[in-house]
Amino acid sequence: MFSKVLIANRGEIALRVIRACRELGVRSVAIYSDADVQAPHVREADEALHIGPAPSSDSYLRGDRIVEAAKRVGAEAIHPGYGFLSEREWFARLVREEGLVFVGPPPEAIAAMGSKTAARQLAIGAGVPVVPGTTSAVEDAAAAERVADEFGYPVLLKAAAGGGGKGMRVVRDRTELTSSLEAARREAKNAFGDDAVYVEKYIVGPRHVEIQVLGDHHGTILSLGERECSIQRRHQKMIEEAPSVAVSPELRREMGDTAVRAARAAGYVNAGTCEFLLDRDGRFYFLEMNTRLQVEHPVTELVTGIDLVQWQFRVAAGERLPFVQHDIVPRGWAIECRITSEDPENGFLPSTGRVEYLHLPSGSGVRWDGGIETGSEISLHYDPMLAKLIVWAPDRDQAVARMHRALLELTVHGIETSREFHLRVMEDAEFRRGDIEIQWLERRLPTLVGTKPPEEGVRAAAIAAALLAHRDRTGKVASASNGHASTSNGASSDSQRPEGVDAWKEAARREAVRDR
Ligand code: MV4
Repeated sequence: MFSKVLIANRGEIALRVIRACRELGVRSVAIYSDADVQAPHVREADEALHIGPAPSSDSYLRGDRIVEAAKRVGAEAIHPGYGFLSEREWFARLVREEGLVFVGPPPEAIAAMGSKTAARQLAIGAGVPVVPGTTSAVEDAAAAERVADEFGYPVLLKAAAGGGGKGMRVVRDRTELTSSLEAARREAKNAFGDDAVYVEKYIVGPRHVEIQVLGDHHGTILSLGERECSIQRRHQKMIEEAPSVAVSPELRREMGDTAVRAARAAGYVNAGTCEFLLDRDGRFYFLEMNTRLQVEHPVTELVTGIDLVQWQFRVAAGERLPFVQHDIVPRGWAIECRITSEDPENGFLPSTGRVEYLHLPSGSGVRWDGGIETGSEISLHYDPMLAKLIVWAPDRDQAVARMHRALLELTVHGIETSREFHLRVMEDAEFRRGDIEIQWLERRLPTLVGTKPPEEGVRAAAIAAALLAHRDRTGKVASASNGHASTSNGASSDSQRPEGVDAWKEAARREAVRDR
C-alpha cells in the first residue's frame, strides 16, 4: 500500500477519500485554493498545499502544479475524486509519466470511453446492446432522414463528442428534422468544438440505471450491481438508490455481465460505471461509461458492504480483488439525497452565504458525507453540492421512512438548500411506489415545490411567541392534552404528535405567516 497520497479535489469527496486513507494507514495530502484556506478537507488531511486562486481553472484544474506538488511532498499516488481532472486523459497520462500512480483507470480506457460514437462502436463490438441508431456521425439532413425513416420517429440527435445532454434534440417527425439537426450541430460546436451529430431511436419514458464495476490489474472485473438514478433535473441527479425496483436478480446478472464486457473491451481497471437506459419492457441499452468514482457510490457501498474508495487504492497499488461475482449480492436498500445550496422554490437558483448553523442527522442507518461545517462560506466558485445524506434500511419502505426522518433532523441555517424538496419527494406516493423514470422530476416539480412551511428558525421563534402569548392570556403554562407538559422541536410529522402540540404548532404557524 502507498504511504502517502495526494487528493486532487475539495469538499465532500476530498473528505471521503481522506477517511479511506486514514482507515488504510495512508498519509493524506490535501490541496486548496484561496477560497478554501479554512475548508474542512484542508484541516482533516495530514498535510495541505496551497495550489492557486479561487477559480478552478487556476487551482483544482492545474494538473501541472498538482503533479509537481505531489512529487515535492513525496506522495506516490494521486486520487482525483470526481469532476475536475478525474476524466482528463492527459492528466492520467501526465501522472503516470511522472512516475506516480493515478487512482483511476488507465488513460487509454478514459480515451476509449471519451467519444460517445467510439464508445458505441466499442460496445457493439463487445456484444453490448446499444439503442438502435448510427455508429458514426450523419453527413446531412437527407442522411439523417433515411436513418429516421428506418428506425421510426421519434428519434434523438446526439453530439458525437457529447455527454450530459448537450447537443441533444428530440425529433418527433420528418418536418422537424432539418431545423433540429442545425440546432444540435450549433450546440455541439459551441459545447465541444465539434459539430458531429449521430442519430438514435428515442426511448420514451425509460429509467436511468447504472452498473458499478470494479477491476484489478490481474484481469478481474466485477459488477457491484445497479443504482437507480432516474430522479434528476437537467441531467443533474438529485436522488439515487440501490438496488432498483425495476431490476430482478436475473436482470441484475444480465446487466452486470454486460457492463463487465464493456469495461473489459475498454481495458478498464479501478472503479467505473456503465450507464444504461432501461425501458418499460425491461430491455436495456448501454449509453456511456463514466471512467471515475461517482458521487452516488455510497449507495452501492451500503448494499454490498464493499468500501469502493479503499478498493480503488488497493487495486491501484496492485492488490488482487478477493471477491468473486457470486459473492456480491445486494442486501437491504440504500437511498442518497444530494444536499445542494440551491433554492427549489426559485427554480433551483444557487444560494450563497455563510452556514450560520448546522445540525446533522444521526442514528441507526444514517450516513452523512459532507463538506461543510458551521462557518463555511458558500460561494459560486464551485459545485453547489454541499453534502450527501445516505441511509440504509432492510427494505425500500423503511429506507424511505428513514430518509424522511433523517431529513427532518437536518438543519442548515444561512443558505437555502434542497432539504425541503427531498422531504416532499419522500412523502410522494409515486416515488414511494418506485414509479419513476427520467422525466419524473421535471413533470412533478410544480406539485413538489411551492408549499413551503416557514423556515425552522422562524417556526421555533413563532412557537416560543405563541407559548408566551398563551401564558399572558391565561396565566397558565401550555400543556399537551395528555396532561404532560411537552415541547416540540417543530420538525417531526404532525400526525405522530399529541393533539395539544398540534394546537401550539398551528398557532405558531399562523403567527409565522401573518406578516408575510
Ligand atoms: C437517450 C434518451 C432516450 N433515448 N437516448 C441524456 C444524456 C446522455 N447521457 C444520454 N441521455 C439520454 N439519451 C435515447 N436514444 C434519453 C436520455 C436522457 C437521460 C438519460 C439518462 C438520465 C437522464 C436523462 C434525461 C433526459 C434524457
